[in-house]
Amino acid sequence: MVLSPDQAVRYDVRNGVAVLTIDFPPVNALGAPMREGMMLRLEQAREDEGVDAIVLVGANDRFIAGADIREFGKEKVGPSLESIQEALETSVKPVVAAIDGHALGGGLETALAAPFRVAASRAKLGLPEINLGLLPGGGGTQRLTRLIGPEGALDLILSGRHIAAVEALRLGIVDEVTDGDVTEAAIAFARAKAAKGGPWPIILERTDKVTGTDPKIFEDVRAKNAGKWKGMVAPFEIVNCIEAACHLGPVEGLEFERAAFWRCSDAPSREAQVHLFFSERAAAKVDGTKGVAAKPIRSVGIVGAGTMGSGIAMAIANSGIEVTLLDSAKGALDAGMERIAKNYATSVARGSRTQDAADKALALIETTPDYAALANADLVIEAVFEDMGIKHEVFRRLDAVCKPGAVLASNTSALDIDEIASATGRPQDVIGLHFFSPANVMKLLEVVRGDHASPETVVTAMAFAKRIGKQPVLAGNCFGFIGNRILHRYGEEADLLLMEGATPWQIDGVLKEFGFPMGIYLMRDMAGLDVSYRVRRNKAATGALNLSADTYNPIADRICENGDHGQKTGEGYYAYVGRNASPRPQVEAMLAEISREKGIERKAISDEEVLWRILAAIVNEGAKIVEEGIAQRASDIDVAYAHGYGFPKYRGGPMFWAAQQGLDTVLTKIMEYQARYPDRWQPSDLLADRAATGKGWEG
Ligand code: T1G
Repeated sequence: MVLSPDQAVRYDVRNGVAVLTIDFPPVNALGAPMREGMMLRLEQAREDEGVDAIVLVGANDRFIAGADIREFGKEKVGPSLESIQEALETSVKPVVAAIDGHALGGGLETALAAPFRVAASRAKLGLPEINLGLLPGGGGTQRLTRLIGPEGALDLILSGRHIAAVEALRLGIVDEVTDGDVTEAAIAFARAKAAKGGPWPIILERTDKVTGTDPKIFEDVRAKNAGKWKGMVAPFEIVNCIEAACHLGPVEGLEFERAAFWRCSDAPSREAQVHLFFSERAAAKVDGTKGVAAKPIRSVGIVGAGTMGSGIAMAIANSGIEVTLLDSAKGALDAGMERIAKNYATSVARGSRTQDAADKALALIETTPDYAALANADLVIEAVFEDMGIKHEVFRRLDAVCKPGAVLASNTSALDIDEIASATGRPQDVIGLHFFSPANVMKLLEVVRGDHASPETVVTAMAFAKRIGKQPVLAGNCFGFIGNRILHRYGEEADLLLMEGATPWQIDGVLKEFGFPMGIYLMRDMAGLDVSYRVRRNKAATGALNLSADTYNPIADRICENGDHGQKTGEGYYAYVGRNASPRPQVEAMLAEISREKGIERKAISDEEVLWRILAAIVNEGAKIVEEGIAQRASDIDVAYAHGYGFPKYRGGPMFWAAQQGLDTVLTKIMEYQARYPDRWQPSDLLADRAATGKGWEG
């Protein structure tokens, strides 16, 4: 439904105050009809003799969520945000922005152009444009810096975080916070200002917070983040704009910001990160379940108080949901609670959580050794050792104790969810909830759907994931689901490259240069080589892995059998002094030995080939996962890899990256590898089809 401007912004007068109500679903974004409506109503209020003041408020308990991201890359129509801001800053009548829900991006920038801001205590405010590969292009870098100073502006804009109203008040971003109705509070505030008379504050004219800024703060933040921001555009442009706000006048500052904004908008990273933004929202939707309601989850049981169980307990308690943490071993329960208390104390000490929030979350976690305590839980999550026998025992007990309709979830990272479900008489209620460690931090949550899971169980699990602030991706039931299956495949390719002549440090260097926070061999050392050693032994015992295959590289086994298990023993692929890793000549000698045994003549391999073979392996496996129906759509692979496996977000994810290279180019590379390694490389049918039709992944 296309709203007309006067529908997008309603007008009514209360006690001599014009209330402009923005009603532009779904999130009151600054779409063209809404911008036109704002200009129309501001003009109307200016002309209205019965009006002494103006209040801007959003319908549906939210202010403005920012520019309309769907308009990016399209020809701009309607009045600009700048013209609205100019009308606000030159208004003879005082204007108060009444902020509820969210004031984000252009939404907060609109509010900063108004002379005054009143926020509901539950409101969240932020300038999160960096998450889209952009910067606040509506004067946000100039106004916020002049309002709260450069250090605060750097923190808020570079982190892209949403802050609570009470923090906004402390910083001086809002003038008042109310627990009551924010519109009424804003009307009262506006009437008082009108009675007192102007002139009204204009943030752009302030200099008190920027005068005498030490230019070193900008050099320091650039130097501190040089590695993390490698290959990105927006973070550097943001620092430049905030620095400019400290020595340019308002007009030049806005001009500087506008040019910087377009440099970000024109960079490939903006398209990549906007792709991820919409893909994250698409990933939360389950095809074919329209009209299926999620069950309410008011209390959650967790079986297993180990590292994962306690991390999951924190993630859930942080969202205000009661948790009963069960472990049959008393010592394990005490250790689990100690770990949780310590994590909260650390986050409070770091300032990332208030003591009050930590106390409230901790108070929601009960412990018990007794399964009977889980009888009324709406959801129970098993987080015990990765052994099918132990999981069967847990699910048999849950089946006997839990109320009918309770969702029974396993946190397994790779075991067969149907086999787990078979231990119960209610497979329709069983689902996989694969958290990533540390579970209270990592965003990705793979929801694993077995053959018997009911649509209600799946929809409930997906909604629960969003509710606890996770990024859900629905996966079918196969070894490794989505993320680990792809990780396993590109790990094989990396191991093959090692046998041909590459080294772990060359491969890790190539992946880091591409934008991964760390390479696969550093990651393996961190996870512990003994863990993966056991998995390979189990797979070999079942015949799922042929340890004597020509293409199988035994390097990890041999390092492990030498007693070197990675970071935890001080040596693995690398030698460690603390966390500092250095290449091990012994590993290079072992690789030479293995190549000799395999009859492979080692040769230098270019970084470009290393990168292409690993990325093509990721993309090809991702395409197979989509064509097999394990993932609902290609963009789900992007979401999983950006949120769980370190794929650089500014590149949009592996499937997006492949589409940017051209799917025909990727297919050609894979055909080349297939010619060299026929048993290892078979191009995905989906990739071959999309490369031929040129229609992109969605066809
Ligand atoms: N533009 C267009 N559509 C948007 C949107 C936006 N800004 N924000 C959300 N949507 C859609 C979303 O795709 C989904 O659509 C529906 O709204 C509900 O979203 C000039 C240039 C506000 C915290 O980055 O963070 O301003 O799937 O599921 O969980 O400097 O949406 O239903 O079809 O996320 O309640 C800056 C982005 C923009 C905020 C609400 N603003 N949005 O969360 O709902 S750039 C942002 C959010 C900018 C200026 C610059 C969240 C939310 P569909 P949802 P939610």
